[in-house]
Amino acid sequence: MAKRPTKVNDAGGCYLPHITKLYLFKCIPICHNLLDKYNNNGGADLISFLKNLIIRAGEICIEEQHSLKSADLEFKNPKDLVTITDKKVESFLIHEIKANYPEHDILGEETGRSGRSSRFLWIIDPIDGTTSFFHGQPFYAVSIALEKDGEIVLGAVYAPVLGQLFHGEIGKGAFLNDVPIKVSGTENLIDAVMATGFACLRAGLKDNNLTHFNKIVPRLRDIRRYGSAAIDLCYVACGKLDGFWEMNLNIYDVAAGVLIVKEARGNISDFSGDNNYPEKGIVAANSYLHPLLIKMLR
Ligand code: 2AM
Ligand code: CA
Repeated sequence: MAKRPTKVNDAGGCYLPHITKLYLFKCIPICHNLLDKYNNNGGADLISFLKNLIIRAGEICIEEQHSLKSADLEFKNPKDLVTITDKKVESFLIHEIKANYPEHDILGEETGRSGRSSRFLWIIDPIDGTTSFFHGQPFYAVSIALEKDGEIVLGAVYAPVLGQLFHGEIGKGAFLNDVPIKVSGTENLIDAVMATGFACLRAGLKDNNLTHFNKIVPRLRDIRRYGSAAIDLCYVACGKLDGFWEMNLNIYDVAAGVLIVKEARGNISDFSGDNNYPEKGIVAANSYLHPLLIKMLR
């Protein structure tokens, strides 16, 4: 089982216990007229609420990953896992959001949508990469986005074992552990390392990603399969990956990561180059490689 990290891997050289402590013991600001607050102070209160919240959720994941048993596992279908931790983390997130922003709507992977009356919608994936989580691997993340009037305005993805906290704010940029990030400058497929996933296979779809995989992989330097779309998108945003594509994802898998990629100056589309993602597939890359990927996926 993965051990709790002692150090944040990237950017800034700070220690995880330090940032965790900082967020854990800082009071969560209570803001009832959030729309005014968001407009007046650029969402600073919301960002600190979001970072605090996601780090606490990540702490729960780390604590629970060490002690998971097969009895803690349920199956949505024979390949689609959910653990008691997914449910526990989602309840924790919903409880905290409701306590601080009672008028807001929430959409969670495990519990669905509550409310349709607010201009704000929190989109949460308690553990993106549940299979990795259950198998004691480090590539899973908590993903939380905030939508205002149908547009994602804030997003955070926290991979607790890796000590990597990504966040983005519309118009203000994207960050890894508070250091600004941007997509890679790789221009050619042969120099590119990309990631993909097989949500389509887990869902038992006949029209799956294997055809695309066979076509694209031989043209790349290499391929990675981390098992968390949220992490894949954030790795494109910070240039650790040059591109990512996948089919059959849901909005809660990608909402935060999409904003983070866009704010890191990356391109996002569906497989046709349009905006119907993730329903019609999702493709993320820098502006050189994105059109090349679309050409192969169309
Ligand atoms: P999850 O771990 O939250 O289920 C990996 O390929 C990505 O696809 C992950 O983001 C994973 O999210 C998601 N995923 C895997 N199988 C899926 C399925 N059958 N339906 C929807 N999403 C799936
Ligand atoms: Ca997910």
